[in-house]
Amino acid sequence: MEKTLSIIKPDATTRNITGKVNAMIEDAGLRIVAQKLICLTTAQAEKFYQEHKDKAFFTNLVDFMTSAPVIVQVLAGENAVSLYRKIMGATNPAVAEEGTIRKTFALSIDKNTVHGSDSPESAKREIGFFFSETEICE
Ligand code: IDP
Ligand code: MG
Repeated sequence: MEKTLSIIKPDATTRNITGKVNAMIEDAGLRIVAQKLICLTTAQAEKFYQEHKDKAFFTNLVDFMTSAPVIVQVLAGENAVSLYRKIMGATNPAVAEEGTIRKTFALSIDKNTVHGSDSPESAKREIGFFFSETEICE
């Protein structure tokens, strides 16, 4: 079983659609093995998205991620990292496939409803960023 880190973003928590997002995750066969609602601090968001610190959208991304609560969660399943990326859909919802979370719910390329780890290595680091081992129930 592989694990991946998911974040349900502020555009979803503010629209009260986190249950609908979780339903799509569970319908795809992924198990939610850890989950909590938190308010990211600016320092946390900047650290989490460090790889993007030189991008033009970085400040906007940090502002958005700290604008309202997020739900951080660990998803487990076979090929969880790539399966979750597949059901999330493309970063830009305008080009995301039909039936994906982003095609269904995202408002724009920045307000795009979910984050998912992009590799097993990223998943390990990102899960450790938010969860201790005792918080993950497999
Ligand atoms: P991903 O979330 O699909 O892995 P990344 O390239 O890792 O996409 O970008 C991280 C996040 O930064 C995206 O989910 C999105 O919220 C935001 N982002 C990425 N590219 C842009 C852009 O061109 N304009 C505004 N926001 C962007
Ligand atoms: Mg990414």
